[in-house]
Amino acid sequence: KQKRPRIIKTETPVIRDVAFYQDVVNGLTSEPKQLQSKYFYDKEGDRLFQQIMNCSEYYPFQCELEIFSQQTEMLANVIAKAGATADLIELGAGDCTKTRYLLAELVKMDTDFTYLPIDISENIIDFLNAQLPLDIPGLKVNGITGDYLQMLGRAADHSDNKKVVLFLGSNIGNMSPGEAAEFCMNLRQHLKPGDLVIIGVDLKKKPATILAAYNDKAGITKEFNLNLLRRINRELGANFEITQFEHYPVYDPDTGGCKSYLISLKKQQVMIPCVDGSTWINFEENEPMFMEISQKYSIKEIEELGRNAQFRPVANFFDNKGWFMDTVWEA
Ligand code: AVJ
Repeated sequence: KQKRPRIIKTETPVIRDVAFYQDVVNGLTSEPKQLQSKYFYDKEGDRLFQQIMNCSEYYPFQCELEIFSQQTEMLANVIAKAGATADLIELGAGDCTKTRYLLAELVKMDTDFTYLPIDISENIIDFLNAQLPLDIPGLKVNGITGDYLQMLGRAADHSDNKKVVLFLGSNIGNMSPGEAAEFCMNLRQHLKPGDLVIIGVDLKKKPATILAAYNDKAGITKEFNLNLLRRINRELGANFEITQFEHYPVYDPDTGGCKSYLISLKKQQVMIPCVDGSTWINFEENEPMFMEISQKYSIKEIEELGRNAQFRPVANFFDNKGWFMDTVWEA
């Protein structure tokens, strides 16, 4: 057996994002192993997520698009009612396909507001800053790149304007229920009485429907998960053998937790290089790596979430199937 060199100098790329490196190494050296789903969204991840939104099985996107395109005026009225100059902050804006309806309506209604999209993908924010003012003349856009939990404070302290915070697409599902409760309380701290939040929630429904949304036949969700391993190879110079990991999603109707794992198909070692010596990660055969939670809620659970964070319920918007809800709370 060959001796492994402790310091590997050759293939080590310059680590551009130290937080990414640290989170990956921490997650893979903890027990059980895990990665953070916010890192799915590099350029390739953005592209794969676009494809997921076009999958017939992935209903949350279609449902919320229906709400935003069919009930635009009612949504806009909830926001415009206060009349004051507003900051419309969107956490995890993505390409903002759904929000565009609302933005166009608010501009049409002559509402005085600035749109502040926040997204972890720099790629997406550059696109929004350039494209949105062209698509919606008169719209003021000030996009910010970053982790939305970190950037929320910056966006909220941006001005004394009335705040409307959008947190759509079931992004809240990527937190555990405990983290979501903490997040809502945190969010409330950044807001003043009269400020609004609109949260997109994927509701509990037939378990097979939910599971299928995270296990599409075309295998795009599988690629979406595997792309994070590829990203770690690309950006951190690791040597994951992508074919030796299997996508395994599960839905637990008791808890409403839809979780995805990558399962190691064999006993194997993965190396993550670093200038002061690389880290070796040992996988057992069939060892799971936790990738993502997409939590589903009941209407009652969401009402409780808002109440516990000192929000007042204002309105709920549903798609025709009643599978998805955009809930409006007032601080
Ligand atoms: C963008 C977080 C809402 O959890 O449903 C889609 C991401 N993951 N398919 C979700 C996702 C797998 C999505 N969110």
